[in-house]
Amino acid sequence: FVSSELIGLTNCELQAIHTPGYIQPHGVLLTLQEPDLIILQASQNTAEFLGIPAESLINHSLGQFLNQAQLNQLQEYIATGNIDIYNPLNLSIKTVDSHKEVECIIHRYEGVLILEMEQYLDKKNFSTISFYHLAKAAIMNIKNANDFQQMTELLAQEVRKITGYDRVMIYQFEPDESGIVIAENKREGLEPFLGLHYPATDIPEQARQLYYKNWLRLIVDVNYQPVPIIPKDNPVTNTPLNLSLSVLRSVSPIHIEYLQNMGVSASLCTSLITDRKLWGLIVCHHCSPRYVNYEIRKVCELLGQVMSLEIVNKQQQEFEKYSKKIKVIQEELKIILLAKNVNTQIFREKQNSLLELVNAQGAIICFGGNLTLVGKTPAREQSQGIINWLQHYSQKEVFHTNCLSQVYPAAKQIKESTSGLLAISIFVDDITYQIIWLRPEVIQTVNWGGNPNEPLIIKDDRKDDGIIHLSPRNSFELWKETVREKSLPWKQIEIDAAAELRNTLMFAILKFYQSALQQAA
Ligand code: BLA
Repeated sequence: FVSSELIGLTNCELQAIHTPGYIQPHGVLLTLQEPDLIILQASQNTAEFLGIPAESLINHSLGQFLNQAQLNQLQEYIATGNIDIYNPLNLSIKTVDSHKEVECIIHRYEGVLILEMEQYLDKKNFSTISFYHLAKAAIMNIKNANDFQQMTELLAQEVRKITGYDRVMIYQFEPDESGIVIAENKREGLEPFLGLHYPATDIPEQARQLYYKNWLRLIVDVNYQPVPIIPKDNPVTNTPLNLSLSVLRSVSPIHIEYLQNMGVSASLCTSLITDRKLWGLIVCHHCSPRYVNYEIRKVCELLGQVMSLEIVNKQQQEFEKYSKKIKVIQEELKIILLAKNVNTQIFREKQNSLLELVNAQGAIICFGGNLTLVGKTPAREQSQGIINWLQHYSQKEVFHTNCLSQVYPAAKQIKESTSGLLAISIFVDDITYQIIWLRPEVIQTVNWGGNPNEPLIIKDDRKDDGIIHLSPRNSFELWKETVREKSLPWKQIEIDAAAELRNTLMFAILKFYQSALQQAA
C-alpha cells in the first residue's frame, strides 16, 4: 500500500530538524551578544513586527525598540544565569507609530542567547483563569483515575479542555519505537484514531531525541511561509543556529505534509518522559489555524511532567497486579503437578491457567510423543510439525521468538495462530517434555479504533503525481506491513514465568522417576 521507497524514509533520518535555519511566522527571533545585548542574528520578518528590517537590527542594540527600564530589567534577569524562570516577559515594544504588547521568551542554548517574541494574537481566545488554577484543577481530576487506562483518558480530556484543540491523543511508544494511540478525546464527527498503530518512521529518531530535550512544540498554521534567520550561521559559533529549545522553530516539511494530508491545520505536542526515556506524546490537533499562548502551553508542559511521574506509578501498580496474578497461577499449577503423575491431560483441565500464565492464546503440550492441544493452535499435524522442527532447531531450556516464520518458514501458513512461540523443554532419558505456547499475528489482535463492525474506509491519498502521501491512515497500513507474521513480543516477566514452570515440571518429573525407582526396588 505504501512503500518506503515512495516516501524516502531515509530522508527522514537524515534531516537536521534542530537547525532548520527558519522559524514560524507568528513571532520574531533574535540572537544576542552578551553582555551588551547586541543583535547578532534576526528573523527576516522583523519589519512586520517592529517596523525595522532585519538588516538594520543586526549589530545594533535592543534599545532600538525597548526603553531603558525594560533593557535594565532584561539585563538583570539575564545576569541571574537562570533566565528561563522569568519567561514569558511581557514587553511593550516601540513601533514607528505606537506601542505593541508582546510576549518575550528568552533562553540560552550552547552559549547563544536567543530571544523570541510572540504577539498576543486574539487575546479574547484565552482563559482568564490563572496558570496555577488550570493546572491544579486538571491534576486533581486526573488523580481520581482508578487505573492506567482511565488516567490516560482523563489526561486527554483535561488537555483538550484547557487548550480547546479539536483532537487530543495520548500516543505511546512500543519497545520497537512504533506507537499506538492509547487514549483520545475529540470533537464529534472526526474519524477516530484510538487504538491505531504507527511505524517507528512516523516520528524518526532525531525527532524523538529532540522531544526528549524539549517538552513542547507548537505549529500554529501548517500552511505558513517559513521565515529565514539571517545570517544563517551564528557569527559567534560559526554554525547554523541550534533551535532545539526555541519556541518558534520551523517544522520539518515532511511532517508538515503529513499534517496537511490528514486535514490538520495546527498542532501542539507535549512529551511524556519516564525513566529517562521518551515514553510517549500528548498530541493535539486542530482543523483550522490555532495559537495558544505561552502560559497555556506551560500548563500542558507541566501536566506532561506531572503525568510522566504518575505513569511510572500507575504502570508499576499494573505490573505488580500482573506479577501477583502470575504467582497465583504458578502455585495452582505447582500443586496439581506435584500431586499427580505428570501427564499432558493435566494441562487440558487447567488450560486457562496455562495460557494466562504467559498471556498466550494457544499451547501445544508434548510429553514423550503424547500430544495435547489447548486454545488456538494449528491442526494436529502442523502442531506435530512444530514439535519436530523445534527438537532439531533448538535444545534450549527456554526458547522464544515473536516471528516464527523467520526461523521456520512453514509457520507462514499458520500465522493466524502461530506467529509467536515460547517453549520450555526438558530432556530426560530419551524422553522429551515440551510445552509450547503460541501467539497469533499482531494484526489479528490489535484493538481497532472506532466501531470494529463498521468497515474501514481507507481514503486514497494518491495525488496527481501518483504517489501515496503520508497520513496516519496510510501509515497505519505501512505499520501493518512491518508487523506481518509477527506476534506481540514476549515480555521478560512472561519468559521468567515459563522458566519457573519448567523448574516445577522438572521437579515433578524427578519425583515421578524417584517413586517409580522406589517401587521397582
Ligand atoms: C514529527 N510525527 C511527528 C510528530 C508526530 C508524528 C506526533 C510530532 C510533532 C508534532 O506534531 O508536533 C506522527 N502524528 C503522528 C502520528 C499520528 C499523528 C503517528 O497524529 C497518529 C495519529 N513522518 C512520517 C515519515 C517521516 C516523518 C514517513 O510519517 C519521515 C520520512 C517525519 N515526523 C517526521 C519528522 C518529524 C515528525 C521529521 C519532526 C517534526 C519536527 O519537529 O520538526
